[in-house]
Amino acid sequence: ALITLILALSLGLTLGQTKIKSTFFSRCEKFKEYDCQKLWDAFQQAYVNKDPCKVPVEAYDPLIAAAPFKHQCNKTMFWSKTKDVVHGLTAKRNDCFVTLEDTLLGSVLDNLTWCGKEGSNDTFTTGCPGWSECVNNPVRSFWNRSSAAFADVACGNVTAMLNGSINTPFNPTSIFASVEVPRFIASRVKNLNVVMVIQKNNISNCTDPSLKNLRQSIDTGITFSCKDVSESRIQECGSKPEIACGACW
Ligand code: AVW
Repeated sequence: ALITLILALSLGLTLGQTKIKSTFFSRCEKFKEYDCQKLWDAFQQAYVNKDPCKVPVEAYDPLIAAAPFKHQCNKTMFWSKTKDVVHGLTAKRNDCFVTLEDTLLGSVLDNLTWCGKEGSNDTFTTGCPGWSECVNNPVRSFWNRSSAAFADVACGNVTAMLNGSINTPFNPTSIFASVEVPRFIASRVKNLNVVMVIQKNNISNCTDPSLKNLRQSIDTGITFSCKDVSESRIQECGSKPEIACGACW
């Protein structure tokens, strides 16, 4: 029985590792111009053989350097607590908007969990620390590092979709507020256009006090706007390619 258990455990480990590697490669190969093996190696060096609570954001510097984000002037789309509606839109309207998860690194690692372990060269997909269990965990550090790099190349007209169905649409603890907004500089970013996603039972909108904080925290040279837009209007823009980008809302 013990041998069966050990076999089952090591098989499970091997399968978990094979699965994340094959997911990484199949997603990566959709982007033709990259060497996916090189990126996998750069990815692994960030967390392999390390305590999964001791992976700082800088551990991903080589990975970001191997697949730098390109300037997508006037198309960059940020979001906070609006993941599904935003990706529902960008999946169909990449001509208008590009999110971090539409880029190579963001799409390859979206919705995945991974970590390493001291004394092992394996990648684990179970038993990894949760998002808030420790700050320097492999997944959280990756999203913080990649969000910073993504915000660094934003330029021109920048859009952010915030959620009108929560109390604090611009939350200081979010990645958007703590990592991305502080990197917008007036020499690169001209306008920050917030789209407040309004559902049937919304509890906040563009008049929310947290939006005043956002307006005040950005560079004075950046023009700020906020527009309340119904979720159905956003979905309509995704389903009707004939709608011009500038007329989505
Ligand atoms: P979010 P952000 N447990 O919707 O502004 C697990 O709050 O922070 O928006 N995963 C988590 C947790 C948690 N407690 N909190 C956050 N995440 C992960 C990159 C999870 O993957 C883009 F460019 C969730 O879907 C956006 O502009 C994601 O973080 C910006 O960062 C976003 O959480 C959105 O970050």
